[in-house]
Amino acid sequence: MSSKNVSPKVAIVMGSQSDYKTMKLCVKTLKILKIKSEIKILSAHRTPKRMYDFAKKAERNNISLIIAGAGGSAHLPGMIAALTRIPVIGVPIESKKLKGLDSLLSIVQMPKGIPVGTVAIGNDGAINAALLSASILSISDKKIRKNLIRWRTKQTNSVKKKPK
Ligand code: RP5
Repeated sequence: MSSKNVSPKVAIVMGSQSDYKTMKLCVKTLKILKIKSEIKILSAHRTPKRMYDFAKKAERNNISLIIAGAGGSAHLPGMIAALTRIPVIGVPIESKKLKGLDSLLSIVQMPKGIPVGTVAIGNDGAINAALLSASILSISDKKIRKNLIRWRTKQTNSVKKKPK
């Protein structure tokens, strides 16, 4: 995880520009939590070399955690996880034809040996991927811990006691 005096950085990657409308919620949530991030389009099938180079250099580039959004036959998170020991969280993008069930099953059903943490389909998953990253990084980073606790308190306080 984070090395001494270096605040952790999360990489948010996605298979296509079309995934960004979902993944930008992940970017926004990390910003609220004041977690550094870098954002890239990498496709396992359209830009395999770009994906390979990113994954192989991620550790050297001080990436603590990778969030990978992909839709359809969503092999990007699993391919990246196979190329690095950095934890990977996969966000199943809601696909047009199968509403993201294809993406979910592709990402969640990694055979034993190379795990990918998987969150919900679509916007909820993108937000939760950022929150899960924060939880993981908060183990070794006090600032992130504080920001995550603040975020959760705000959420709790926003829930009304009675419906209108
Ligand atoms: C996947 O194919 C991407 O992650 C995206 O969700 C899906 C469709 O891509 P586009 O055809 O919109 O570029 O690789």
